[in-house]
Amino acid sequence: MRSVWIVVLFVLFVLSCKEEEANGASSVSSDFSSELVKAETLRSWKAYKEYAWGDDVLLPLSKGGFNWYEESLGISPIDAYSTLSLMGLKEEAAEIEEYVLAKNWDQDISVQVFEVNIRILGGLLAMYQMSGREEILASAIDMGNRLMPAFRSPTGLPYHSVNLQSGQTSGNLGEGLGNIVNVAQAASYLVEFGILSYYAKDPQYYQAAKKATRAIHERRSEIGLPGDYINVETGKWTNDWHYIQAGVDSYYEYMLKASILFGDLELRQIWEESYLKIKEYIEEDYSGRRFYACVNMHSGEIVKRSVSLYDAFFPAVQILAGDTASAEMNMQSWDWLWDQYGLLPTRYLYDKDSVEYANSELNPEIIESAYYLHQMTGEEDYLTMIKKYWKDINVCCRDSVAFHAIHDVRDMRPKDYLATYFFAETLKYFYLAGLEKSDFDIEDYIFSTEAHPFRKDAFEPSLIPEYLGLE
Ligand code: DMJ
Repeated sequence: MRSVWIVVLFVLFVLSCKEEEANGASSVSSDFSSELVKAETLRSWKAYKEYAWGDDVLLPLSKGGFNWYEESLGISPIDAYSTLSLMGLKEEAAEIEEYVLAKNWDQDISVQVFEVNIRILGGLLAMYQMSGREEILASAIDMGNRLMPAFRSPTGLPYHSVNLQSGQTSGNLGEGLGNIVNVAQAASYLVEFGILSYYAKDPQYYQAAKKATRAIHERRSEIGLPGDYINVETGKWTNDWHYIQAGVDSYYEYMLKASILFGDLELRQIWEESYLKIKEYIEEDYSGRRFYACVNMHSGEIVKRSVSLYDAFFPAVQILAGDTASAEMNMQSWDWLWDQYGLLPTRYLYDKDSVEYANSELNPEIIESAYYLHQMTGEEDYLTMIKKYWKDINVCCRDSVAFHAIHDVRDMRPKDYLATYFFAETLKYFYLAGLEKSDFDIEDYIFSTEAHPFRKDAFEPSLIPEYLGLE
């Protein structure tokens, strides 16, 4: 009887291996190269096209699509374009251009201003820079104009949402209710709106973005820290915490990046001042590792020792700002945390060594920072990290269709979702990490927070003052 069971189990094992082989899930390889990343991108992109074409998001496990609103905005294709184009996937890129040209933004839907700016407007502007097609620029200007009513608040801070057709604004909790945004939603527009102003030769966009950034900075506390949530009509803080995490992150990223891209000295000064405060109050070394805490904006006291996987963007920003030593220390902490789970949990309490939110959506930030550090220091250790991240993501999250998110990094339960930034950012940074500097030089580009790459030399310094309204 025992031997019968052994035979049955062996047959089941062989069959399950064959099934895995057929769906490609067992072909996990520890190899890493740009060609391999490109092949995986194409495989995932074909899955999007087969199961979700025209929808915002691919659901890889149920083999379907999902839209953020009542109608699709085409977020995945627009986000994916700059990655596919950098990879030389011309046919796929051309198909997205045609998709965009057939798209009418006159849609009766209320959209999140922050998300549409970084994914759609940023994606369209990169598409214009890469394709040179004027009709794409017209589409970007049209989208920019539809976002502008959001900035017509008493403070200049944008409302959370705006109706693309009517321009009617609304708060996070619905029309007329709770006109509250976090700092990232309030002031992460400088890069896209600056580029839009340059290409449209119209300062109104950059000026609106700058007004919003100033509105946050001017409301900093007596010790020089902003809060994290603000009412766009009264300009009053509704919460008095501050941090560099999701909810604030791209506010800092954009003042630095826009100062580099457009030579904006006012923004550079705001960045320098803000970074000193971050170092004074938010940065701390805890158990031999460098972290960035949540603090009270008035006292500077630490209120929570928690980090989110989004914060892993910061080493990239630090090295871009010239603080290589801090960038490297910070990166070590992220790499250590990755090693605890083979992926980053959404939120981790570093004083309790425990996971607060266990899900993971294949976010790009840790790969982005390792890429910047590898490129800008030349240290091979960072490329080794990237190869490990690639291998781990293939083990936990590659499926027969594409890749999927994870419900809990402690048991790697799969989640039926493939975020649009996986195409825009995660795959792009992996791909670029495997290229030679002569193929792609990071020094020639500024990446938006959604990793849309913009050539710096496309913006002629002598024209910037007029087009962006800079003194
Ligand atoms: C992206 O949509 C952007 O990078 C944004 O700034 C915050 N992070 C997500 C990806 O994690």
